[in-house]
Amino acid sequence: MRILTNTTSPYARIARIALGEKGFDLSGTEIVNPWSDDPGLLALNSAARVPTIETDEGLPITESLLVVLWLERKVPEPSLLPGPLDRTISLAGRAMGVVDAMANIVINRMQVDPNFGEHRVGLKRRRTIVEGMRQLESDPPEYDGGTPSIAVIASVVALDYLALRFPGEPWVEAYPRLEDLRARVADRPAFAATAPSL
Ligand SMILES: N[C@@H](CCC(=O)N[C@@H](CS)C(=O)NCC(=O)O)C(=O)O
Repeated sequence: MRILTNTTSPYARIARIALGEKGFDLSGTEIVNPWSDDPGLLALNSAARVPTIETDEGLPITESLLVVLWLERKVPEPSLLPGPLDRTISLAGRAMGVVDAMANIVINRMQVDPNFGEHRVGLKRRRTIVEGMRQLESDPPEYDGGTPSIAVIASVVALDYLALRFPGEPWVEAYPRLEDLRARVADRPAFAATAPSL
């Protein structure tokens, strides 16, 4: 299996954490630049986005949450959907909304307009981040140790990506309960091995 990623993508990190938690070896991860039309990435994924996984049979698997879905069927235990399914999916969706909003601002700021964050759509995305993080902070996903749920994974990835991409922004609030959650999973190999960096 090949795992194509970059060092910042929250989507790729979710897929890589899921792979690691399911027991896959992350050491073969290949760092690519999705913005430079990397030929190896483009050959596998016409969207040229990370995460892109190539199975041992040469089949591309893309889209972070489809990777999780694929893994849940392929390697059912340990499950990334423990406990009450509706609540886990609901909280994971909330965290993914925050991830999408952050990635949208970052991509538009870097690739389209440095002031995107101040424009109407950028401000809507910022509201999504602020409100989504507030809701996650007031009602964080449960974690009692062991394999984390997709809701925990997505929430911690969102928190780390917020710190990476929006340091010192005045609208970023304190999230002590989410930071406590992060502290409880940070040493797990799949989280430690995928910590984002610029
Ligand atoms: N919906 C996709 C989003 C993946 C995505 O947008 N990845 C970004 C990096 S954060 C990327 O590769 N962007 C390159 C591009 O949009 O061309 C997923 O969940 O995997």
